[in-house]
Amino acid sequence: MMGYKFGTDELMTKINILKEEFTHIHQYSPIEHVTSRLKTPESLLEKARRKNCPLTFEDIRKNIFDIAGIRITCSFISDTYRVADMLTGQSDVEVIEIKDYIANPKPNGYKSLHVIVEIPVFMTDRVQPVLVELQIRTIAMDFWASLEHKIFYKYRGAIPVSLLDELTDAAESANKLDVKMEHLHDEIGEIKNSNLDAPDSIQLSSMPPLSLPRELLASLLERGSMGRL
Ligand code: 0O2
Repeated sequence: MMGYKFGTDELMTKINILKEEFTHIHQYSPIEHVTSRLKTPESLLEKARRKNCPLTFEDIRKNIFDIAGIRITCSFISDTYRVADMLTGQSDVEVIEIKDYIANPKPNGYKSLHVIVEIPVFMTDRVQPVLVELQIRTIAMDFWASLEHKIFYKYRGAIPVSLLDELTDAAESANKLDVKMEHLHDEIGEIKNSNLDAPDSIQLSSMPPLSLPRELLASLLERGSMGRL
């Protein structure tokens, strides 16, 4: 399990770097929050039995891909794909499998982008390739999935039909909210762009070069403000 923990740590670092740099450049982050977990031995055994996987370390390692998992919650649907691209485009991250439950939701309404990646972990005497499951989804998808997960466990899988129907309805509402928010997000983006293009807006590139007094220039440079100008 130690290798899985290190693999998760490495990916968490990558995700935090993307989040921080993206915020620095765009004053906005496509990543709302990130959590990670290792499957408990009980949950691992339960899944191995469910998948008819022989209960040996080797078989479990070969057949169960989500022993280490990272869940990334994004604001908008487009951000889920953008984040997946940014991570899977890195040279040491190998994509093993992609399950796009956003484009192809499960019959119960479950939506999420699942990407199984393999990442090398440099141990003291060897390089251990580690599989990690990334679940990337919007806040609305996450809200729905968390509730469904709790209900599923409460009823031990045997959820009453009426509740199942309500859950499917709720998944539809969550999807409508996502589509609406994405639309609003696009409109805000267009307004921002058209403001930048407007002739009466102030464009730094079109301003005459500033001639600053020597002392002010030195003080700005010292505080690093010129970098941002
Ligand atoms: P837990 O307790 O959350 O860890 P398969 O492809 O069928 O061989 P697997 O691994 O079941 O194997 O594939 P899948 O569909 O990618 O599911 C992996 C994980 O996604 C699940 O892990 C859940 O965390 C989540 N998931 C998948 N389907 C649903 C769903 O309908 N509702 C919710 N709430 N979560 C889902 P575990 O180990 O099943 O569960």
